Amino acid sequence: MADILAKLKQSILDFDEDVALEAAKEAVAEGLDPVEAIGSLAEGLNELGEAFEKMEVFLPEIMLASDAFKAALEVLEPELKKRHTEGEKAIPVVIGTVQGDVHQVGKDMVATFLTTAGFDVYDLGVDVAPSRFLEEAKKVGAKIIAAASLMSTTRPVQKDLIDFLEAKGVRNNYLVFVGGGVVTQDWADEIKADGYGQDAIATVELAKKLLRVA
Ligand code: B12
Repeated sequence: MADILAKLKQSILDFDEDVALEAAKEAVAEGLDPVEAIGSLAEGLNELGEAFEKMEVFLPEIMLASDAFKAALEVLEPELKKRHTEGEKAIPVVIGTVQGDVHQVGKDMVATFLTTAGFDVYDLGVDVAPSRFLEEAKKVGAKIIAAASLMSTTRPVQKDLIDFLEAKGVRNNYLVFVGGGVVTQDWADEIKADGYGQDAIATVELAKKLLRVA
């Protein structure tokens, strides 16, 4: 078991999609906890992020690593879904990464975990304008709008989103969740977001708590 977790993490550090896929399939075959398996992938990507900051690896490698992450996540996702407790009301959630920001992996993880917890997730992808969040939220009757930002240059767009909802007179119709690498609880408080999720699991717990879902 520990071997497979280490292999998952290493596959990301080696930006090796083939090995990531192989390890994910092994994890499924061995009945490993998919949450742990995804956690190992995330550990790998976070470590790679640190190496990126020290300029020990470069963007092309990071792109390969995130592709490997996404491929492995697809294999593990059905396992997560099997653990989903039936009978919960599917509450619509709109999620996306804010305008100007193309980071996808963490947002995808949150979307996956929310989906497997029974939420009805509408993923708008990356580079999403405030108006697009609202348009989709209205369309699907969302209860939560969740906005990711990974860069200090795009974090202000989370505030723009909240200001936009205020300006349209619909702020109270939605719980706004914010998260992503550069986001903190202090920032969430400052912009009067309804929730901050440090990671995917915390985000699901918060969503359940605020919406009083069991
Ligand atoms: C992978 C990556 C990329 C990939 C993204 C590929 C993809 N498809 O996603 C690529 C190579 C494209 C990329 C590009 C760039 N990147 Co980049 N990237 C990263 C890296 C290494 C990892 C991010 C990641 O996926 N982490 C793993 C996931 C699992 O973690 P996470 O995203 O934090 O998500 C978790 C939580 O935050 C939370 N969460 C996430 N989203 C949400 C949303 C909500 C609503 C909630 C509640 C919670 C939540 O739950 C997640 C799961 O637990 C980070 C380094 C780092 N330390 O973060 C840099 C980093 C984010 N990138 C950075 C930069 C600067 C760039 C570029 C500008 C580089 C360039 N010079 O071109 C471009 C940006 C282009 C753009 N306009 O967006 C900087 C940002 C610096 C800053 N503070 O502003 C970082 C921090 C690296 C650095 N130190 O320089 N990048």
